[in-house]
Amino acid sequence: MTKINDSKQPTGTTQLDAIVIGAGFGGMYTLHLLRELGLKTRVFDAADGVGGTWRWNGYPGARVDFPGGPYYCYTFSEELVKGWQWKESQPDREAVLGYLDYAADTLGLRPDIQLNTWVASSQFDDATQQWVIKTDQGDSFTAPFLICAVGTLSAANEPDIPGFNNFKGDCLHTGRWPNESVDFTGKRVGVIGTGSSGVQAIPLIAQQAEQLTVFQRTPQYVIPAGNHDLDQSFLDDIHNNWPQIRQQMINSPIGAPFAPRQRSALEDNQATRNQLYESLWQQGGLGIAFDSYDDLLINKEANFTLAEFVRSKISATVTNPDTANKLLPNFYIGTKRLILGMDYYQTYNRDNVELVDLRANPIESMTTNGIQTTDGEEHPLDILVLATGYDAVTGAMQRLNPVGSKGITLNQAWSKRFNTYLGMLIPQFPNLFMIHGPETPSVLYNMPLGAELEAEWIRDCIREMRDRGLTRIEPAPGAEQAWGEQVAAIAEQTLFPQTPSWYTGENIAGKHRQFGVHLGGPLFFQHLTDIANKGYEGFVLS
Ligand code: NA7
Repeated sequence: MTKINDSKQPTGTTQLDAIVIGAGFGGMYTLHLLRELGLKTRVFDAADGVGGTWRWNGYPGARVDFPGGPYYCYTFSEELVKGWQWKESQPDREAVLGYLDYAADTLGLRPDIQLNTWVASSQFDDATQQWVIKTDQGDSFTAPFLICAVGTLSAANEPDIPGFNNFKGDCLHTGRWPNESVDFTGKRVGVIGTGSSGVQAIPLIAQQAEQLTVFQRTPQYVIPAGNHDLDQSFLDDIHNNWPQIRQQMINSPIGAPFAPRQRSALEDNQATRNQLYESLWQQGGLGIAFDSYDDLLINKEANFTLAEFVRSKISATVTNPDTANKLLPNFYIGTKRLILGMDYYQTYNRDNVELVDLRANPIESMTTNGIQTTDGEEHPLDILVLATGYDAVTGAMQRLNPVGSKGITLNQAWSKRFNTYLGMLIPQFPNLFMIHGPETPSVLYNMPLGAELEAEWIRDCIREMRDRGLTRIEPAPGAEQAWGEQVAAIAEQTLFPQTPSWYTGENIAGKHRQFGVHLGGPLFFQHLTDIANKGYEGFVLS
């Protein structure tokens, strides 16, 4: 743990100006900005290193599944950008952690980051107008501002399988992967889940394991990642034009420097369309969805053209027709997170890989030896990998469960639906800011860039409060309702809400259905700026 020179108060509580929870992209940059403001700030993180979600996701194959390389990084400092050389277009976890270590060192952040520390409780004290946190180390800290950068995909979802604890083999969750490498050689391995994590891990596990059984509930659309080495002239070009590229990123719908074609998929005939899809498929990456046509996520017929194209690729790749059929997805493409894979479908042509369709044969129970499905078959396993995702968007905040004004807990406040204003603050939780909170663009915009823009907004807000001699900010009554309606109205213009997914909360049993992502991209960030320029309209400052 980083040694920090505390000035303890007689109560045993350390007074700070700001507390940040989470040492990923958002938390680290918030620390940098608030220190620049002169605030005594400390970041707490349970992990043994910086990196947030990336630190925990050590499963084989973990890679950036977004326009990566030179765009998946802090953008605010040209010097920081030019000091780091990305090697691949889709950097792997080691590369991202290496980058974040570089950023932490270059910005000199480590003295104010306290690792290996879980924040056990956080409570707003109405009398002192301070947040008080207690850690699992038995320490407490207090500060007027609490910034939660706890991650959108960090509260792991463990499936509720009867007899789960009967299993005598090893069980690992992709989002809680052990630090030491896991050897699958000679093992019978099962993977439950075929979202991004499962799809990234499956081909690599299959190369090592004696036998791999994939338990699939919903078949997914997997696009070739097109990962490739980045050449120096490309990187030089980006570095030399960074201010313009950064601006293009900020303005683009997903926070990457590409302008989508302004054309409906239905304006082209099938041959022209498929030619375009084919060239983007060969190129790999998300371009097939984001650079091809601009109505794929809002028009069912347009969406169908791309879905059919990908289905035809699956059928042509997987040699066993029965397996190929099980792998065919039938929801609107892109309405669950679009997955980038490397040799995913080809993996099912291996002799040591079996696909179990859980829609036809659900899991009945775990046995001592493995998984029993309802057709009576027992699938013997030595290692079970849970690639079952997260209680996304709200899960990490609800696990923290801060206690707001007048003793209300977040889980009480959000028991029926989650309410935020701008996705940045929560009614009845004064001075608590979130980064990538529910109802922000979060996972559907470049996450490092989005975190950066939100952290800057928080910095500006705190600075303005200080300059105006104000100490408390919270959403005005009703602001959260109007905001929630806006988020829902934007989503309703798209096909997203038509598919149960972790965007809608329906991947978690018992979680209420509410669309968790603001789909406005750059409009969201413009709105944040406008609200600040209007003196923090919709907030009560006192
Ligand atoms: P995801 O995308 O939520 O995928 C989880 C997968 O696990 C998905 O296939 C689920 O099926 C499946 N799942 C979840 N619970 C169960 C149970 N109980 N039984 C069977 N199958 C189950 O999580 P990932 O970790 O892959 O990806 C999350 C993000 O992390 C990703 O976007 C990356 O950016 C990083 P379902 O589709 O719900 O039927």
